[in-house]
Amino acid sequence: MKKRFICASLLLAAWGAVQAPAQISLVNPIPQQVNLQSGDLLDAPKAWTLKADAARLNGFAVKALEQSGIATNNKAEFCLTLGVKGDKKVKKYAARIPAHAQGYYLEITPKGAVIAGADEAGLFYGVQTLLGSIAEGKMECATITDWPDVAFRGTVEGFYGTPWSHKARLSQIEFYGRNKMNVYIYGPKDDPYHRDHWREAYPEAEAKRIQELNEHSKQWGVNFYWAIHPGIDIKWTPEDRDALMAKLEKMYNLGIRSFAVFFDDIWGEGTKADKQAELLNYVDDNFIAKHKDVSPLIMCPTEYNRAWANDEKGYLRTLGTKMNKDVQIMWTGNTVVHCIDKESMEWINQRIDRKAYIWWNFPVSDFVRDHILLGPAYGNGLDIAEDLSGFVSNPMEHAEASKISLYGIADYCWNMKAYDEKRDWEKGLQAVLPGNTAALRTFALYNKDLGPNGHGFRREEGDELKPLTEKALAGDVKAVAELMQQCWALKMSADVLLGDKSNPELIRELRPWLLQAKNVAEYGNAVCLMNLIHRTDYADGVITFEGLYNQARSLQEQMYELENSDVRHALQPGIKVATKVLLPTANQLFTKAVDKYNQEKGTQLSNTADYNPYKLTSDVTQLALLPVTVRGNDVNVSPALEVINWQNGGSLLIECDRNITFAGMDFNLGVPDVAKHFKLELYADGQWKTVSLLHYSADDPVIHTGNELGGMSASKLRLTNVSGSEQKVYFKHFKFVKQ
Ligand code: LOG
Repeated sequence: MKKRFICASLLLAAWGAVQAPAQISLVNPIPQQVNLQSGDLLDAPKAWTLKADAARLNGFAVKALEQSGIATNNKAEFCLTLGVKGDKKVKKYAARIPAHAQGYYLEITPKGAVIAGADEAGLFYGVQTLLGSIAEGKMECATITDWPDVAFRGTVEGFYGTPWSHKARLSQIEFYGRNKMNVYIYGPKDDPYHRDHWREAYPEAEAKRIQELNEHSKQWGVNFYWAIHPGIDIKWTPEDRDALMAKLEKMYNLGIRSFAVFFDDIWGEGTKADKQAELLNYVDDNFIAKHKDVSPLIMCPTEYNRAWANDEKGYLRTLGTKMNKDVQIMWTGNTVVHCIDKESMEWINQRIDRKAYIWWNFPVSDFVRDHILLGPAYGNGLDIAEDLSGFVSNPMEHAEASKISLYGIADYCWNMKAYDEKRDWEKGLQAVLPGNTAALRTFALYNKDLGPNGHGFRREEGDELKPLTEKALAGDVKAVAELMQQCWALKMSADVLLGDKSNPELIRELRPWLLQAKNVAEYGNAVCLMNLIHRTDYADGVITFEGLYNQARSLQEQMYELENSDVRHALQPGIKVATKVLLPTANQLFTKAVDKYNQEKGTQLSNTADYNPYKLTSDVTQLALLPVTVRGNDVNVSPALEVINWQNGGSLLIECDRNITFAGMDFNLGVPDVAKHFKLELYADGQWKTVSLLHYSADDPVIHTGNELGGMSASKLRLTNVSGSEQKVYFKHFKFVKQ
């Protein structure tokens, strides 16, 4: 039999060009070394005889086989031999097992297969590779030697907003196991027992669910980390230290064996590096070390990115020198949301005197909740495997939709050099919605970028359209017609997905954006036709320029109305689709067509495309890009998530497109007794008028307005820090109510 040696990257190329017959290319992540045996594709076995040492049969790797639907019986001709290093049944293969933890050797021949793992995890991954490669009912003979580049790979459920449901978590954990991720860090900011009420024990029902997640994780080879976030109000006292230990012990008693302590997004007492190090050393020595069967402790520092690191004060160096070396330290990169490269890894590792554990803030969307991020995972260095101790992604609150990029992240962490974001994006779409991949792909093309945001993190979106949009804007009629087809494709895909029954949870998550995509696509169509009619004058009296103009105007308003409707998920400020290329192009085409028409016909149709009655501006950088959102008579500024450094004199201004009459207003800066530091003014009758601010009680962070506000009519409002110094606050909510 002729042997073909295929290194991983060639195999990848093969995936794009000749999809069949490389069954191995169905596998995620891409294995490190593959030897394909040339020969016909065989039918995958429907049953197999299992050969393994007795001790192995109860492990989770063999359990995974039972889930596969392939029968195990002693009469089957196909023989599956498996074990881990040291097992009798795989003794013959010992030399071929890679010397990497979690690695495995897999051999597939017409008569049977052998999986020999470096350890139980490696065996499990070998099983996943075998199952993945025969998923389409065909089998390809090969030998595979495989191991992960990064020892700890997975996700941190670490976002603000609605935590994942229990069902979503179960599904995530299975997805991680199938794609060879081994870490799930449970740390949703809005679980009260994780953060705000960290000292309190979980009520029974919640404790049970966590226990179930932990058991499920074991089954899928995932380490379930439970994270606690005590920094908001911790006192460095023996009482609080004991409260933390007691909570961890409670979680241990539920079965949890992996723990993390987070100190992100806090200020004040809790941020002290020496105190954090002292506490974590105590936990490490008296809890982690004592229990023997728990994973190394993970901590998220307060200065978790370079932009926030104050080298002179030496927070990171203090952690580096004082904190036990086996405590892993998380890091988001050069800023809160940033891709990771070699140089930035060297910078942090030097300071913390260990390899940073990457917390990658993608595809998390809690700071751009009006967008959904369905694009590929890209931008991280392919040469940093040796520089990090772990890599976890912080996903969106939309768990199913996050799987598209998580698929790629799993691959990236396993085999960096072979990573190809485009290939993985296609495969990820397929994995999430096999029945309607084409529709999901088209829709996802318009839901990749985050829009302008405080973290300055942007993603490619619509590059493939640019040659067309440039020509269309230059007046090329053919290009305009082609652009119309793209709009049709988007509308068709959105409708197809709205009718999809195969993944209802995904469609529930996507729904606001699917409905908006239809508006955008129809708007695009109308605008394209406005340009075509205008140029070729083929109106037959039914579809007129003015008719299309009215349609486009109406759709602009419909988009705005939908953005502010109950179709949105909780806390979602708006619904943005195709904002990078398609929608801006449609807006420009609209203005162009209207200008031309006005010029020719002497009409005065309005050419403004953006419909937005509230405009926010601010010289406080972290507030400048917050969306203003409307629900009924309530107008809200979306909350900001991290600590806001509000400089003296800095203000937040909201301008309305008309005078509105105020019924009330309140806002929450997360700190009691700060009302005195701020001045609120309303602009009415050509001048600014001050409105008094107060707290209802001394410990209440909510700021209310004095009675004079009710019934006042104004077109602008402004909130200014007049304290004479910088104020550190949160921006939890900011609302006014119209009459
Ligand atoms: C939070 C995180 C949040 C993310 C993106 C870290 C370590 N902490 O600014 O909970 O999901 O940024 O908004 C963060 O990233 N704070």
